[in-house]
Amino acid sequence: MRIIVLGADGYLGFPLVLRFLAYGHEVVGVDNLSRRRMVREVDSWSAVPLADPFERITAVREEFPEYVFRFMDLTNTEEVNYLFYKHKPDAVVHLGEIPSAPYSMIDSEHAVRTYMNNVGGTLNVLHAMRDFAPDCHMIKLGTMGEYGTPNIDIPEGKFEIEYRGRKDVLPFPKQPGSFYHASKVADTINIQFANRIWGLRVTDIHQGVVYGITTEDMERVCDCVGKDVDDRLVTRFDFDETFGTALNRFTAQAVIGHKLTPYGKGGQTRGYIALRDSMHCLAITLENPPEEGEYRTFNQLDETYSVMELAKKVVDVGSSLGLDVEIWDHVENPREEAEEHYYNPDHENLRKLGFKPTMPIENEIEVTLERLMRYKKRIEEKRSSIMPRTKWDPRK
Ligand code: USQ
Repeated sequence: MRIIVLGADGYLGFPLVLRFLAYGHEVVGVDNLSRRRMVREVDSWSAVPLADPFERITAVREEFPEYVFRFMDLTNTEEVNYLFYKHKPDAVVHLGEIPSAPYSMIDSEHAVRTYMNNVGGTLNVLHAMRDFAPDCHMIKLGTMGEYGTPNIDIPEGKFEIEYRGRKDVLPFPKQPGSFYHASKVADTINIQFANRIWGLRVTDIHQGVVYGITTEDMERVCDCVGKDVDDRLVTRFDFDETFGTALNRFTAQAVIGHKLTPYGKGGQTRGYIALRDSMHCLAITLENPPEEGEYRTFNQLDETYSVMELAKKVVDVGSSLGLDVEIWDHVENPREEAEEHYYNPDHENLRKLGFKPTMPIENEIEVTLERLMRYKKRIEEKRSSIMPRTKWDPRK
């Protein structure tokens, strides 16, 4: 298959490119490298040192000479049109968005930047698909955070509702928890509309919080070149308050003896998925496309956990590795969110297509801690980026 991966320099995008190339697909990677700039902007860096973009592409091409990379901003309509005109992809995996809730809550400028990039970029991709690749399967990365934390079960996309004696099947209500999550809701609405009027074929992935440092593909490709780890072929690992996700932050904190930071009461419960399982799910989705003109939603997660449960797991696994890990008594929650709530999302669609989580979360935490120990000095150097500074309501 000919596949375009948007966001090919990112945490998920880079290993996904390796996965698709290893499976013999033709891959065009696209990125504007904005993640690297934004993490610098918040005065942090990836715990795992990243090769510069050119070096990284060269390393991929040593294994897969046919790999094509295009430096491109998805908000540039002409360039996106050209991309689809030139490559006429069978599938596009759209990971090319600003992924951070705190970044979108810094101020008006960052909220607007997140919206323009995410919503604008996706609109360009939808129009280019319509005009140059109408049969292309779009796999769009949305988020479980679009649904919020309602006091009822969460279906995969749609649910049946009865209201004043009449019934319908409607999109489940969205209650995003940040302007970032709201930009994903706007994407979903735009994609559903484009599907209705132009019949585009779409899988809207509502993914939970991703954690982990490696994937089978990274490990395999590194072995291929005869090294334990080829530093040019690893993905990034963020731990700062803005771009680090909860469990990744906890593991990085554990490695440098920083107390773990569940916010508030710690009962915030979300769906979590390992990076390696996210790769499996995206590959399964690619191999099982929707029907012509179909729009479908997959909730992509392994399990649900509260942040306090995760912190306790890191304490346990950390101590089995000889680390002395403690949990902060109380970190004031910078976000406006429920700290104790019901949470029960469906996640059967991918399982029906054969997805099984690879390993228990404790094993993935162990792998992550072991690898992160190599980068202890780098985490230590950016220790000041760990504690939360971005408040959802700065007036408080
Ligand atoms: N949290 C803590 N302590 C921390 C960091 C986070 O308690 O040190 C809490 C947050 O308050 C929140 C939960 O952990 O309740 C998850 O926060 P997160 O930063 O790990 O994840 P979130 O902001 O929701 O965003 C991340 C990714 C985003 C993706 C989303 C999936 O950055 O790209 O869309 O996870 S989901 O959460 O399902 O919406």
